[in-house]
Amino acid sequence: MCARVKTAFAAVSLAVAVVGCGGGGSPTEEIPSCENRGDMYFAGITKTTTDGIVSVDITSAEPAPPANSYTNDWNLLITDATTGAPVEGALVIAAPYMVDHGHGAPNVIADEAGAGVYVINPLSLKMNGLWDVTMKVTPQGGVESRTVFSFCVLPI
Ligand SMILES: [Cu+2]
Repeated sequence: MCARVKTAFAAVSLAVAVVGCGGGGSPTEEIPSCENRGDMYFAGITKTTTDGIVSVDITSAEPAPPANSYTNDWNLLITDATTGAPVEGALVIAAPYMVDHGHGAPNVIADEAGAGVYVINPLSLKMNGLWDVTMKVTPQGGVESRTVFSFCVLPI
């Protein structure tokens, strides 16, 4: 497909081919600046949901920092923001949204590993640029709380 577009339109405009083939990870994809955009990742980066109910800690990520990949793998520790107790049995969903282009990517329902540990894998952030990942946490018998991690990703 790519090759055909290039062949057909090479004489007209190389830009057409670049746009038509600019999928994630393509060598022709633009590399945006990530300077001062989004959160600076570190193992243990923690946010409290907007309603102040739960804390969401990204205890580790692979790759780290989060990168342009189909298979970002995040371990979360979710705790009660008041008591610090692990939140068990919650529904945890990661909802990615690519800010730069105005589109989403598949939501991921976390696997619970016990003692407040939840695993988000695979999380697709397969384009260079700024992504907001909304963490939606619904404790058992509770209401959904949200917080947003924002990472600007680049190729690994
Ligand atoms: Cu995009």
